[in-house]
Amino acid sequence: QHIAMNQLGYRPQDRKLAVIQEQTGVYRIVNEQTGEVAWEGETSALQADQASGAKVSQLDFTSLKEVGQYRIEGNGDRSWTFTIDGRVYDDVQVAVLKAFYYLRCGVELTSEYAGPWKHGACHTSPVIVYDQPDKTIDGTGGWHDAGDYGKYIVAAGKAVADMLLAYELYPHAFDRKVPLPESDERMVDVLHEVKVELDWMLKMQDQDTGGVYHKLTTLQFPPLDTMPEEDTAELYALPISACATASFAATMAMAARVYRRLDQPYAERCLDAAKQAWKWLEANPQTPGFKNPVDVGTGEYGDENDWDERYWAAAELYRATGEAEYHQVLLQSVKALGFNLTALGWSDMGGYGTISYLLCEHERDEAIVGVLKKALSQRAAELAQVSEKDGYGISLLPEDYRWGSNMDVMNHAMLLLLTQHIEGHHRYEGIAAAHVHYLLGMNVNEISYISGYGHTAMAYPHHRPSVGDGIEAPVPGMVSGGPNKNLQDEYAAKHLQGKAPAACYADHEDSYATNEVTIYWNSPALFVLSHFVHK
Ligand code: G3I
Ligand code: 9MR
Ligand code: ZN
Repeated sequence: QHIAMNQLGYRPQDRKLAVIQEQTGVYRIVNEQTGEVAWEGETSALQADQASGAKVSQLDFTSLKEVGQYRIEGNGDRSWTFTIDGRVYDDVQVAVLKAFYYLRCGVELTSEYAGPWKHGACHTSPVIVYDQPDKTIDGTGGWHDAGDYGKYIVAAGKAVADMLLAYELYPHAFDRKVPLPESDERMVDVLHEVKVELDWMLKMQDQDTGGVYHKLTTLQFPPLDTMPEEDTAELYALPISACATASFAATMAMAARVYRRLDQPYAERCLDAAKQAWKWLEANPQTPGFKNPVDVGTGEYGDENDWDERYWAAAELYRATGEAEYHQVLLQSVKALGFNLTALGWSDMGGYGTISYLLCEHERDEAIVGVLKKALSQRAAELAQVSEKDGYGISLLPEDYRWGSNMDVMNHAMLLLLTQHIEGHHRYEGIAAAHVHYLLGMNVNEISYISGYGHTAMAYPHHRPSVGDGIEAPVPGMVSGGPNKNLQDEYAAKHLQGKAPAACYADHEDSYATNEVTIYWNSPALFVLSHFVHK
């Protein structure tokens, strides 16, 4: 097939696109049950698409709204079978949440909840504090970051923020149980799952200073087929960093607000931890970014600029407490403007501070509100403009296809959805939908980037349990990093030379720079899919 489409299908009310390579003309959409032609229409003109290197046309069949099973036919070609139904994304949304359960560390995953992807408890040994080797801490729990078994605070901060925002904006999307071992009637599953990570994060705070260890890992990555419980090398807590401490403060303050109505004592604990972290930040106004010591080879998550994390922390602490001290720092940092106000990546967290202030219930500085609203609406307009020109309808420029580009795809959709929420309209609905279509198959590789979901779903992630467990199918519900034009692993360098940016992708377990998975690539996808589930 050369009809790239959302392989799960479309909701009746959404914008519906398919992208066709090298062809234009009339296409028919046939109802699979009746054999009747349910829709007929023409593609757009052929367009040379820079990002994918392909000549493409778009088929826009938004007007077909009747629930059913269909296929697209034309020019002697025929598409996969697809569904139009209000609930097409309900299962994948739950799966993308369930993926966090599969990434849990320190506990056994039993067959009752993990099915064939069960495994033993892992990483339970005492953790050596790297710069105080006589000291150990308990670092059990939380989620493995990715295809490796490290646990990193700045990565955790982004993942938790996305998940809590998803819950706050779309509470109805979490009515269905995953289920999880903790499932109950008191709290929805997403909050149970996030608590797993928060509990671990709390253990990463130094009780004496309030500073937060940057990460918890072995010194080097284990071989790719190592199961979690076989990864028994010594564990280390790497030195406290400002980015980790600020990201922690923000996350804990956010958690305090969200859990307050459901679990008051827990919310208080989170708020205390946030305030302790804030004290450390105040005592350490200027600190260098984290760097791996020479004997450490695991993920660095280096970030020289901690302004954005501090801004986010101030915003969340102000929103949680209404206290003037945090408000002052927030206002000063917007005025100083040493960072991006709308970014949502693990290293640029300014967007979360902006959203927090724009949704803040306490007294606000109207001039600063204006500045932030303008920044957000300009960025959204920019993304919309790029999407309208892109052959596949998304907001990535050719240079944006870098490590973890699927995070940017979902971050952009998230930003568009948050912007329309804050501005009170639905103008970006169709563009956000196109981003979902891209993730689920409407891309030049004609692959669904979510394991287990779609006719040609990503199946060979750089993910140690999926490689080592002897089960053919990968752990389901995981979002692949996606195309990366910088060819930053040996497999990519060998097999993807000369390809266009969006085509620099390999569904191969060795390609960690295009096909790994992480918590913070799943989390923005969870946010976006939560917008598109059945209401
Ligand atoms: O954005 C720049 C671009 O402007 C520049 O032209 C290009 C040139 O190389 O680099 C781009 O930056 C890239 C950056 O990701 C984008 O976010 C860097 O090259 C690239 O090395 C960097 O990759 C990071 C990778 O770790 C290597 O450090 C990924 O963001 C990050 O998600 C990834 O995280 C890893 C952890 O370290 C370990 N656990 C798994 C996890 C996922 O792969
Ligand atoms: O498996 C590692 C993955 O989780 C990281 O994202 C990636 C980049 O830091 O590194 C992977 O480990 C590879 C290492 O960097 C180089 N040798 C091969 C390793 C994969 O088995
Ligand atoms: Zn583990």
